[in-house]
This record gives sequence, structure tokens and C-alpha cells, in this order.
Amino acid sequence: MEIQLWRELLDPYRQAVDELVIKFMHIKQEFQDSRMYSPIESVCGRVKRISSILDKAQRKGVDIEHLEEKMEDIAGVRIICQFVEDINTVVDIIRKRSDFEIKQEKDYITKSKPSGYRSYHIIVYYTVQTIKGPKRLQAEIQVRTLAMNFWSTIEHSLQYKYKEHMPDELRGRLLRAADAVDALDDEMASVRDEIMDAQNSNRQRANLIADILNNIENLYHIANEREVTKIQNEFFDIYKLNDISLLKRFNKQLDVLAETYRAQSLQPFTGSLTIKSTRYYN
Ligand code: 0O2
Repeated sequence: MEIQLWRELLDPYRQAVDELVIKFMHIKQEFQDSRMYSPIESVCGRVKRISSILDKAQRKGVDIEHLEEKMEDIAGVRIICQFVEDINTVVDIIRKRSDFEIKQEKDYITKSKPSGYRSYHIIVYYTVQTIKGPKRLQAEIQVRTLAMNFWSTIEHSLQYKYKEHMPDELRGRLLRAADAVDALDDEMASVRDEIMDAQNSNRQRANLIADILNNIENLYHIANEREVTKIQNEFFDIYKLNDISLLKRFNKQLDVLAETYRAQSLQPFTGSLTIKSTRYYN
């Protein structure tokens, strides 16, 4: 096939990958904006390289004319989760969507491949809008944990190096490594609640600090600079105490203060308002 024809063939797949990656990133964002734990850790995608398409077509005996119909993973999206349990949540989310139709699910989590490979694959039909009109194509969504991804990335590069001739000894080591990955995922699952708690409070604290800084910044527009500098110093003192409840109270006080300033701005005001920092050390 001429290079121009390859470009024409692959362009809609590029568009599909871009769109799908954005859609899954938005799901993650939606969870975070709702201050909820996101089952999606990261998302990436790729269009299969022409050389890989040709290799696979040859390996599977697929005629170039039937590429689009027979090769399901020209467009590939990978969703990485922290825990095995999150994979089910992501799969459920995908099943409920109306912007793509599921063709097939391949569960290599419950039953790993003989290589030791674990991942959940969903083949979908997805329609992109192009200048030539809508184009329905296939895409493969791989859902796996960070640990599974680590293993498969390493194993994939070795497969690439050795093709079908991977030494038995290396194959054995990879299988043992795959068992270790299973054990790691199991171990992490047993402390999932603990880890999620820690991550939630980290996120909560980061959001709170961002809110406080935002509030202080807003005060610069309505209060006098000396007052705001004082408030900022009080914030640093409280910040050092590393106590989330003090930070929450401080933020509430900032809200009240901003409200008071706003009310005062409606009528002439010459005094000053500040937060009594001593209240936070009780
Ligand atoms: P690349 O370079 O990632 O694109 P099948 O359903 O078995 O007839 P197919 O299409 O091979 O045929 O489906 P399968 O087995 O679900 O594999 C699709 C993709 O999953 C592969 O694409 C790999 O990305 C990944 N994969 C499958 N098995 C393994 C494995 O043993 N190790 C690793 N590291 N990845 C695997 P490609 O085209 O093989 O490769």
C-alpha cells in the first residue's frame, strides 16, 4: 500500500485514539472534581505502527484488504488502575456508555495468558466524524493495574527482541515475575482501604490549601495589603501545624472575612478586619 493510502487509512484511527483518551481522562477528572476516588490512574493511547500492523497481519494471515475488519487493535487505548478491583469499576463504566458499542470482552485477568500476561481487553466499535462523513471503526481498550502494566511493558520489549525465540530460561523468569506481580496486586488489594484513606486525605488537604490560597488571593482585591500579608503569615503558621481541622476552620474564617469585606465595600469602611490566629491553637 502506498504511504499516502496508509495515512488515509490510519487518520481516523488517530482521531479515535485522541477522542477516547480525552473521554477517559474526563472520567478521571469527573471523579476528582466530585472529590471521589478515581478508579482510573492514567490513560494513554496509540495507533499501531505500520510495521506492527504488517507483522501482525503476516502472523495472523490477514489480507491487507481485510485489515480494518480483522485487526481489532489498530487503535489502542490503555487505562491504568491502581488496584485490581478498580478494573471492574472501569469495565462497568465502559459497558454503560452509549458512545461506543462493545464487540467483545477478553478477560485475561481471571485467566492469564500462557505467557503470564494479565489485562482486561474490550473491543469496541467507535464512530468518528471525518470530513468524508462518519466512520465506524474498531478500537481495543486495555484495562490493567500499574503492576500488570509494568510486567507487560518489560515482557513486550523482550518479545520484540526475541520474537518467537525467547530462551526458556528467560520465559521461566518472566512467568515467575508474573506470579510476583499477582502477589503484589493481592497484597495491595489487602491494604486498599488504608491506601485510599491516605490518598483521600492527601487530596482533601491539597484541595483545602488550594482553596485557602485562592481565598487569600481574592482578599488582595478587597482588603488592604497589610491585612492580607498578616493573614498570609497566619496561614503559614497554621500550615506548619499540619492539622487539617485547623486548616478547615481557618478557611471558614476566610470565607466569613471575605463576606464581611464584600458587605463593607457596599458602604464606606475605614477600619480593618483580621483573623484571630490564637483561636486556632486551642
Ligand atoms: P502491540 O505491539 O502491543 O500492538 P487473538 O484474540 O488472540 O486472536 P490478538 O489480536 O493478538 O488476537 O488479541 P490479544 O491476544 O488480545 O492481544 C492484543 C494485544 O494485547 C497485543 O497486541 C498486546 O498489546 C497485548 N498482549 C497480548 N498478549 C500479550 C502478551 O503475552 N504479552 C504482552 N506484553 N502483551 C500482550 P499485539 O499486536 O500483539 O502487540
